[in-house]
Amino acid sequence: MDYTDEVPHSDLLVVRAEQPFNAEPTAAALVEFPITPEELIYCRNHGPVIEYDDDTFTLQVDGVQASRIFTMKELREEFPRVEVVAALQCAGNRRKEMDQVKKVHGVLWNDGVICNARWAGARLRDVLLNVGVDPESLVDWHVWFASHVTKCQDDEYYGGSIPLGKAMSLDDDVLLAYEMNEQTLSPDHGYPIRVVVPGYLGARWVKWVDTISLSPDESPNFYQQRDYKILPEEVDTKEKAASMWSKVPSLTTLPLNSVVGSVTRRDEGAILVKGYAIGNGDVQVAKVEVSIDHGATWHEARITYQEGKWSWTLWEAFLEHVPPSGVVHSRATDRQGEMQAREGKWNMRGVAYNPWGRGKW
Ligand SMILES: Nc1nc2c(c(=O)[nH]1)N[C@H]1C(S)=C(S)[C@@H](COP(=O)(O)O)O[C@H]1N2
Ligand SMILES: [Mo]
Repeated sequence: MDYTDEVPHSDLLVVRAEQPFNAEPTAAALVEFPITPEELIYCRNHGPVIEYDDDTFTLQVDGVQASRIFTMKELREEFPRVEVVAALQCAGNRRKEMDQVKKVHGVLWNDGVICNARWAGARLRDVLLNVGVDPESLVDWHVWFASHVTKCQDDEYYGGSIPLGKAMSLDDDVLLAYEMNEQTLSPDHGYPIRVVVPGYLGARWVKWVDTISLSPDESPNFYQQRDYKILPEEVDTKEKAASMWSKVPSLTTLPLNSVVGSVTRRDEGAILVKGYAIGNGDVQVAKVEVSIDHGATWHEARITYQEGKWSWTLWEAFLEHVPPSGVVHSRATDRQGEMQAREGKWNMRGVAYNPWGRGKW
């Protein structure tokens, strides 16, 4: 792979790998902002990050009956601009903690591969309707996204897919985004255009997307078929994984989660605990609790931010009469009554980890 045209990146991130560029902020910094500022948004790449030209970049959309090549100008001008606040999270968030339980394969992310942003762009639904897609006749089909601009570590291009039903549903707000936080998208996050799939893991939010097509099957790309899946616990080597990939479903949503971002001392014997939580898909977080006695008793945290059904949740808890030092745990409950469990499930690729959050003071 060729990194000679790599763009400069934010220097507020902790770099996990230079080529491809993979970096995350600290959770302590993240929880200070309801909408994550650009410089604190993690960068997750399987290949080089290059700045493309908005005037010449095109998106080919192959419907079943017809296809069309869109310029960025056409995407901006021919379709209504739709805005959605949605959290973007990598399936590998908290992998480092899972690795401490037992070795996993993958970038050792801490708990900062998540952000919450205001995305804007054309609705994928509108673009698909424009090329004559008739969802009624394509039940159970999938929409493939691909970016051929560079090769990736494990495939000739980056790709992924989502069910056509998700793409067509007005409730799901799947976008072809050209803006993030009311600014033109940056090269790091997919300029000139990326897919935004609220509620789904980051891997499907294809950046620099240049081809969209439809199929009765999921995308054949490596990152859809041989990665981003929860392998059974007994699969702990690449050899064992080889025969399992095709038998395990691709990840779509990520599980209910909460993380302690920071614990600061306030007055004598008091601490302020701040964190984030995120629901599974469109099921918002209803409650977050914290415990300083390893789960014997819980105190309800105050929810300080939530917006629509796709945002993350920010929360804080002020605890008095605490010992000079200790451990604080967090657990979230969603609007369907599901509660985050004490333990997460180990899997070889270290995805979808969600044990109680943990912080120290
Ligand atoms: N073209 C392309 N799109 C991509 C990726 C990539 O490597 N190449 N990484 C995916 C993964 S795994 C994640 S988590 C998100 C990260 O988006 P961000 O870098 O804007 O935070 O982009 C997704 N889209
Ligand atoms: Mo990811």
